[in-house]
Parts: sequence; structure tokens; C-alpha cells
Amino acid sequence: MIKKIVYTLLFIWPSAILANEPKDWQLGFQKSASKSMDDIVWFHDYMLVPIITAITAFVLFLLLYVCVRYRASKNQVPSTTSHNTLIEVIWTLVPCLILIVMAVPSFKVLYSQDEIPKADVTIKAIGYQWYWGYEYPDENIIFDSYMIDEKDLKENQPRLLAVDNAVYVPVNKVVKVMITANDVLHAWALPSFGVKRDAIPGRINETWFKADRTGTFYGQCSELCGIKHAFMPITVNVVSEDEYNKWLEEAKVKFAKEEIKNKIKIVKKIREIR
Ligand SMILES: [Cu+2]
Repeated sequence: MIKKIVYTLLFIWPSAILANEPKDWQLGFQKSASKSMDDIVWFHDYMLVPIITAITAFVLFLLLYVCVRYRASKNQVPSTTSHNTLIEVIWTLVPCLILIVMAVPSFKVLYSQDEIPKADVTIKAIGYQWYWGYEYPDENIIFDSYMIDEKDLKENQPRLLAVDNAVYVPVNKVVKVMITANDVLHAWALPSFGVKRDAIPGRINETWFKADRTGTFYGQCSELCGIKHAFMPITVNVVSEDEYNKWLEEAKVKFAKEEIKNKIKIVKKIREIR
């Protein structure tokens, strides 16, 4: 029965199947596509459901209890007690224990993201006002990635998220991302991979992800970087190893041609100025 309802919902709401981008009226995270994001979702649920819910309910209960039990009409002579050693020890120790219960798994998640395993693919992402530039240092591939204007969008390309030149990475491989910026602070963020790092001029930040399923994933610049901050999205295509190798071959030719074209343009401009 439940299965039927889920399938019906998926059928009448097809965008629910393609869960690699934000949805209208979405609550919660985008569907995870990496171990890092699984950990983050687990930690979020672990904090929210048992710990925060219990604390909130307990404090609410105490407030209501005090309001009712000690209201002026029922409690005309207030207590003058100002110290109770046992209670003071309890309300110091219990929050400490709660903090430890939260901190230990939080550090575990944090450090698992911080330690970069041996990378299979290395990408450099450079933030510019207002687009991303990418380099595959081992493959000699360099290209820029601009958002596609609304009027030029093709079918299935989401508004404000699709780009002209997407990043390609192989599935189930460790991808190291080196992140920097050329002008102001930006941030390279991809929710489904659980990745977000500041892009700082003159400095390289590193992070990594290992996508565990193929598909197109969308992210955005996540550091307010100027007037077109909202218009420098990130598109990552996770593909099979074969498709990735094919893309590498094509990209080497395509972006080399573009580079030559750009150089010719610059030479022409210089000649015009002269
Ligand atoms: Cu930016």
C-alpha cells in the first residue's frame, strides 16, 4: 500500500525522481551522493531527533509546569531557597555530558572530510566575478564555466543552475578539489556531495568527494561575492569511467581550440589598438 502511494506520488511529481537540485518548497537536504553527505545527514538527524527534540520538550515542560504550579493565586508565599548544591551539580554536569555526546560524532564527521584520501582525479576550481574557471592539472585542460541565460535554456536545464561547460568526474573515484579565487571571496559548494569550501584569493583550499552514483549535480557560489553572486552556479556531471575518458579526449580538443580562438581575439584587439 505504502509502495503504491510512493510510486503514485513519484509519477504525478516527476521532479522528485531527479533529486540532484533544489526543489520548490523543499524541506531538508538534497539527496546525498557521497559518504561525506551521508555522514552529514546522519549527524543532522542524530542532533535534531533525539537531542534537540528532547531538550526542547523538557524545557517547555518545565516552563509550563512552573507557570501552572507556582502561579500567584496558588503560591502566595514564594519560597526563599537560593541554593541547592545537588541541583547545581546536576545542571552543570548534564549539559556537559550532552555537549560531549554531540561533540564526539561531530569531530568524527569533520575529520573524515578533512583527511583527503589518495586522489584519482584532481580539479582546480577558481572563482571569478562572476563565473567559475576549472583546471584539470594532470590533463592540461583549462576552461571557464558560465551560467546559461534563462532564454537559452534547453529542456531539463534548471534555471540559475545550468552552465555552458560542466565539470566531469568519474563515479566512485576520489576527486580532490583545489579551490581558490582570482578577485574576491567565493565558495565552491555542492550540497549532494556534502562539499563547501571558501575560495580565497592567493590561497588554495582543498576538499574532496567520492560520488557514489552517476547524474548531474548542481551547486552554487556560497560566499556573497558581488552583484552577480547568484549567477555563478556549479554543474558537475558524474559519469562512468569510460564516459569520463571520452570526455577527457573531447575536452582536450574543444578547450584547446577555444584557447586558440581567444588568443587570436586578443592579438586582433592589440593590432586594432596599435
Ligand atoms: Cu562567487
